[in-house]
Amino acid sequence: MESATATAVSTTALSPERRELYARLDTKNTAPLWEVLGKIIPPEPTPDIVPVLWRYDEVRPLLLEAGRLLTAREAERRVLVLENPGLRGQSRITTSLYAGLQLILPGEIAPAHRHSMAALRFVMEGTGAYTAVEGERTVMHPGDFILTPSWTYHDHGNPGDVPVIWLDGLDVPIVNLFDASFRESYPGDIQPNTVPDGDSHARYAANMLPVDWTPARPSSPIFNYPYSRSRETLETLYRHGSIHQCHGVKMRFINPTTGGAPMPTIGAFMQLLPKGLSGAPYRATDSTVFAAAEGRGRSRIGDQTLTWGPRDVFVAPSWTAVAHEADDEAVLFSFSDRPAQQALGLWREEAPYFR
Ligand code: 1HN
Repeated sequence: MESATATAVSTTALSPERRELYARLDTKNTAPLWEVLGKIIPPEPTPDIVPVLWRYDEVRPLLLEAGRLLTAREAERRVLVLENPGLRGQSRITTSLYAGLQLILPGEIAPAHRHSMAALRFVMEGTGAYTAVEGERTVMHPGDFILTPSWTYHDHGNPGDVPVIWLDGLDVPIVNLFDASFRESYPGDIQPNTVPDGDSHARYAANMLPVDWTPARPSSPIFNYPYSRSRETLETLYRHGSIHQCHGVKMRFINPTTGGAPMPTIGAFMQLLPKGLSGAPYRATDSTVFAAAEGRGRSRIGDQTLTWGPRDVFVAPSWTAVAHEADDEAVLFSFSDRPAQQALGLWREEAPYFR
């Protein structure tokens, strides 16, 4: 919605004098603010992105077909980008985030590189592939939430015998907003496996830290948050009855050394929706990407109802009311730019319709 003033100005036919002034302004790389004020400073968010859902069963065959046509090495990363229909051609799932579905077939590797963009993985299907980050490998299992922080060398490999597919989420549009993107290849396809498996989990995920530890990065030193533990946590809290009217049982993933988000730009969450839940509407300024880990349900997002099942991915735009319903006990993973907005003092939420 535009302000009354801006609307009045922009809908008034331009006088010849104004038109002539605007032409001269244009030649000096200047422009009249009063013509655009309502558009560039809306009274509340006006996202270009729309609520949308990708059915896993529809996208998976296309990804496997890409798997027949090109190798992961050839592609560098074999990914189908999930493009929000409101921003086609821009490799964005929300205004600030990129997402895609990545496939790695048995015997393949995806070569090592690093970039300014921070990435997360949410494993959709298959076991036996690994991601390596800064010399340490972690085996991927469905439902695991995995980090690749900014400027860390990472590569993937699948020594197993089934295809492995995961959802990638990156802060690509945020880094590019700042024109702060760097990228380089590792010398060699696969970085040396210099750290024993499980090392970062032992060091940082047991409610202890090495006594002389100082952070090397602003991101979490844990890079795999296994589904087995997240799922058990949700189940225990559900049994204990801590159920939020909007979110069911919702947890945020943390950097255990700070209590903050796992990475500065991307926050991630996991929630259990009890069977039969009809959640109250909730909205926040962080447009959110959801992936169903388990169960079936529906989410009313603005004026649309998206019906989801396991591994479907869907999007709720900024400041658009979201209300979840679950037919079975369901688990939703989600991620957004919430920590970036919070760091900048921008984030707002509202759940005004509690019953
Ligand atoms: C990337 O490095 C990966 O490492 C996946 O798996 C998707 C999309 C844009 C930029 C870098 C990966 C990516 C990406």
